[in-house]
Amino acid sequence: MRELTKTALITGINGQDGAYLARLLLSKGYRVVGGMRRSSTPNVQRLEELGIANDVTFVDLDLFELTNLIRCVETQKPDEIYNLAAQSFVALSFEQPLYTAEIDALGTLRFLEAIRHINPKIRFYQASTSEMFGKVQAIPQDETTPFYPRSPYGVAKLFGHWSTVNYRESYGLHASSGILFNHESPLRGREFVTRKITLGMATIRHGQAEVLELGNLDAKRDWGFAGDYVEGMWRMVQQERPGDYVLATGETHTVRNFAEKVAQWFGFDLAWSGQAEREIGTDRKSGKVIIRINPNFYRPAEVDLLLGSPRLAEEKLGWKRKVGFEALTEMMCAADDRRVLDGRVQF
Ligand code: GDR
Repeated sequence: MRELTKTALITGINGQDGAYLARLLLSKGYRVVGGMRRSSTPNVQRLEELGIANDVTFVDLDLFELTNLIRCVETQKPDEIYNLAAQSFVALSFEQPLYTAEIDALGTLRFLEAIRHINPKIRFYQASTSEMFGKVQAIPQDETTPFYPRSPYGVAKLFGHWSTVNYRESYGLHASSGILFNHESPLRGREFVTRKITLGMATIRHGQAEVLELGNLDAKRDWGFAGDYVEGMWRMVQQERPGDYVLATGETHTVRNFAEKVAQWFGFDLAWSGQAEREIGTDRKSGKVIIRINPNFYRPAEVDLLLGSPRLAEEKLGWKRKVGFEALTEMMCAADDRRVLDGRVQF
């Protein structure tokens, strides 16, 4: 009998995007295979939170190890591979540039080689990023904007992006690259600034912390909802022809603005004072300092402004983000408020 169910292999299944994408593909009837690095305590909490941890087939997968990728592709026989695994924290890439390049740059190339040799019909999605635009050469940024990465992470991801384009052009692989601007959710890791702020404000509100330390408040980001963005990934892979697409909201906000919205949601009346490293955010109601700058969170080179144009994705993929900035902020605040109240902050 002919196998009708498609199999998707998702690397980085335990991350934010892996969890949302797995839910989407399961709802479409896929068999979902989730790649995870081996660890003594497997982290499936995001999948548990979405109620799908038992519906995914897990495999040990390490992008460092080509033979491991080959065995995984040979045994699981995926129709589609979504390469979401990465060292994805920009700040850490300045401390671990070689590891970041191994996984984010060479890891992508290893997958492309595995596909080319085992089954060139497998469709491939590469998680590329607006960090490749870095010191932006145009506003807004779209698929034609020249790249200028500003971190080892951005440089490594650019290698992964061009490798994807190159294997498509050289070997005819159905390989697409999604240039995704920042996308957040209640499942975001707490090292990223949005979640750090929502969780930080929740812990202060409920008396479990005094103050939240941040870095550059004036960076601007185009923040969307991760649940919307995984839909765009899937649509790219379903196109007859592979390609590269920006997914973004077309709006930009400062970190400061995000912090203000969150503070307001938690009932603080935030007032800024002081300059640069001495800047503080005080709650007018209690007179307490709740935000302070810690220069350790500054980056050696910063990406000051990101603003994406999703026009091509809207026209060709029929993709449109549904959740806007306000709704995203509220969703994240409500989730962390509940988690802190329940004493269940698992990730
Ligand atoms: P980013 O996300 O680097 O844009 O990459 P992050 O949330 O880490 O930083 C956004 C901006 O906030 C500023 N910032 C701080 N950042 C962190 N993490 N912690 C702080 O305390 C802090 N204070 C200020 C940063 O300087 C920066 O300007 C994310 C990642 O998910 C990447 O993997 C992905 O490719 C891109 O988004 C699109």
